Amino acid sequence: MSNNQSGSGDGLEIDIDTLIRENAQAVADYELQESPESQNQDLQDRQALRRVSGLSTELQDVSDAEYRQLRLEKVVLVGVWTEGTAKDAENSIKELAALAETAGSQVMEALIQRRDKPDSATFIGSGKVKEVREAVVATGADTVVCDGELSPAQLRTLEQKVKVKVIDRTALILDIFAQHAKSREGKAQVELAQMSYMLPRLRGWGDSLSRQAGGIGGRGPGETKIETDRRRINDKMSKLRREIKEMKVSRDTKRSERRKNNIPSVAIAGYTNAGKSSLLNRLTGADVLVENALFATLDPTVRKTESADGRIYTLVDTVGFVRHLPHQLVEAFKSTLEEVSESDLIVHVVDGAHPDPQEQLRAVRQVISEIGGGEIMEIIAINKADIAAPEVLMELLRIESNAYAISARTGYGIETLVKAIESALPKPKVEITAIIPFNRGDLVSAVHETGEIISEEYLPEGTKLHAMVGGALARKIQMLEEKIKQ
Ligand SMILES: Nc1nc2c(ncn2[C@@H]2O[C@H](COP(=O)(O)OP(=O)(O)OP(=O)(O)O)[C@@H](O)[C@H]2O)c(=O)[nH]1
Ligand SMILES: [Mg+2]
Repeated sequence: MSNNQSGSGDGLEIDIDTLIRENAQAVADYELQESPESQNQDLQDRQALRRVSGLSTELQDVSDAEYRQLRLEKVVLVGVWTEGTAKDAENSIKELAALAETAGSQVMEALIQRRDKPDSATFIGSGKVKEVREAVVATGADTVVCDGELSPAQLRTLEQKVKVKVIDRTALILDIFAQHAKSREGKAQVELAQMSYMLPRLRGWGDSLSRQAGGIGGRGPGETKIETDRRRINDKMSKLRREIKEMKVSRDTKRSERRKNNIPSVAIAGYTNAGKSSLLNRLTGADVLVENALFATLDPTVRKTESADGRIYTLVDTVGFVRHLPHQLVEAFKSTLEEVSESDLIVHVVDGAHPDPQEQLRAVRQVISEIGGGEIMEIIAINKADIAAPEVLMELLRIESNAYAISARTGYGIETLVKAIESALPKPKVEITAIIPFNRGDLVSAVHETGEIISEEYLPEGTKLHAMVGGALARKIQMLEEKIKQ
């Protein structure tokens, strides 16, 4: 496959005709060679488990807390459009629909209201509440999903008026995470996030929780049911935090070993469903679950790979981001997200076929800087070039200074992206301790310029350096030492 396409990073302008031609060729090659059907076992398992009825957001250990078991089957979506264009509002509700579908529900109808700000009592205005109720009756919906984070009082009031369950976007995202969590660590992280979402909302969950306790065992005198629940949730949260910390140890150990051995790490980050897992699979032949669903990946997968000049580095695929990613999740997934915030390089995958890729870029960068990765070098991989509009790709290539159009599916642009990744890898450093004779001041200054000095001492026979330096310089110094010994 010819891959002359250049990112805008190296100053070579790519022209749209080349982009279209090479892309079309890649699509044709792909269709000839590969079956698009995924054979991935995880995906088959997940599809087999697709719930038919009812959802799984249950907290058995604190069943008293009555965390409402979500049962989203037929849903009506409700959005309040406060700022931005009509297109933005539409994209936002479309994303909510994709979230709802990923959670296993069927979207019956979507309503958007233009308002300066959400209504303090019912989120949407009273006229719209009536309309929502009508839509619920007409479609037989059992749940209303609001596009935002609602206060417990808003949820309750709205629920009384539309007469079916009302949940917000945060609860929906938490539910998807709960369904997709696979590893022990992932499950614990999701549970922690759910509890921290639930804690301030306890009062909202019906009268049974706020009534005075009747002196049932375990509860102190005068302690209300809600206080007991709160205490139990807090206890459970501390336990989960401890567990997550313990589980994190093995990953931390692996990471620090890699660091010690100077193995650079590249994080594949980006908006959910952008194609991060597909890219990891394409780059390393990993068999990570790829699914047209939001938050398909929760657990990080690390794969070792090798650059053309023989340097080992790791690639890690991790959880996707979304606009207004619930802070409870960011907090609970802190250890997982360290795979991104502690990497040497971020390959930021964006879906070129999404209606608003620039908004995706913004949202992802916001999360990256929130988790402390804002300073890490970033390469943009504009994915799905096989189905994206060439004009959109060109526009992104023009705006972003270090961007490459690729298709993880067809392989288009991958070679160029790999070259960009390899040339951006931090130069490997080797630890040296050596005495450099005074007549080789050039080597001492090279160590100062390109390496990191750990200690420096002037001895009668020369400068004793303990430092981290690049491989080539280390070899030079080693050869010099051998010569002196002879
Ligand atoms: N047409 C096209 N589809 C792609 C491409 N790359 C990925 N996809 C599809 O996009 C969907 C999401 O791909 P994933 O690799 O699971 O995306 P992800 O970023 O890992 O998503 P999450 O783990 O859910 O955050 C799947 O249906 C893929 O088949 C591409 O280059 N072209
Ligand atoms: Mg994924």
